[in-house]
Amino acid sequence: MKNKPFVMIGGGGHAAALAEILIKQKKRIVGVVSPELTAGNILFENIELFLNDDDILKFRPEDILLVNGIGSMPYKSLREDVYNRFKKLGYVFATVIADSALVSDYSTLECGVQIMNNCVVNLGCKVDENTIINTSTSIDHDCTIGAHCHLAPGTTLSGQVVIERNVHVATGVNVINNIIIGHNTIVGVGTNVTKSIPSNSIVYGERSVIKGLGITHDC
Ligand code: JB3
Repeated sequence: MKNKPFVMIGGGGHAAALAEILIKQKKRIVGVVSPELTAGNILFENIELFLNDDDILKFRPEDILLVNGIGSMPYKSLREDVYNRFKKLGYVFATVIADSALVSDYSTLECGVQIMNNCVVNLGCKVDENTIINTSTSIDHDCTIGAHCHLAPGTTLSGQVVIERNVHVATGVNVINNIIIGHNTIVGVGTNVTKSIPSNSIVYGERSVIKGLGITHDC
């Protein structure tokens, strides 16, 4: 696994941010797979561009590591769909940890987890597959983050927070300790979360209306 070359899926801002982290670590990126390059051209200009995801099949699963450079935004399943398709075909997604991130040796990161620049992941944390812990996010001790989540830049989790799968936590959200955020939930930008949130909720701002429950209260 150690010296296998990487193939980047996606050619936008998230892919470019990941590519810079990998290039700094002297990792070899032998291909970028994207219908077009929409960011990071300076990084990708000397890397072979493949226009179609099927082009990944030209590489044997055992010869490369994939990097899911498709970002994760609410209501978009492309990132997860691509991950599941190629995982089923036997490809392995690299776990990427920026050099500038502080990740406890006593934390567990599953395949395809991406810890971006200046993050902190404290001891006892578990992050499940294909989740993005984006720039300057801090996760304190004993947090559990489900698969296919996106903790956008500047998220802060206190201790023992549980975030179930497919949750989008937008930029600058703060979550106090011992909170549970149910699956398929969106927490909007800057929300201060002081109460647990049911699955399939949309929560935003200081005062939030949890969709479908008709409850308005500070979250
Ligand atoms: O919030 C932050 C810090 N980053 C966001 C990130 C998490 O998600 C970022 O601001 C964006 O909202 C998003 O990043 P992403 O996915 O890089 O967005 P965009 O710049 O739109 O790039 C999407 C890339 O995926 C483009 O290069 C598309 O051409 C490419 N793409 C679209 N469909 C695809 C496909 N690539 C492949 N391999 N397969 C596809 O089906």
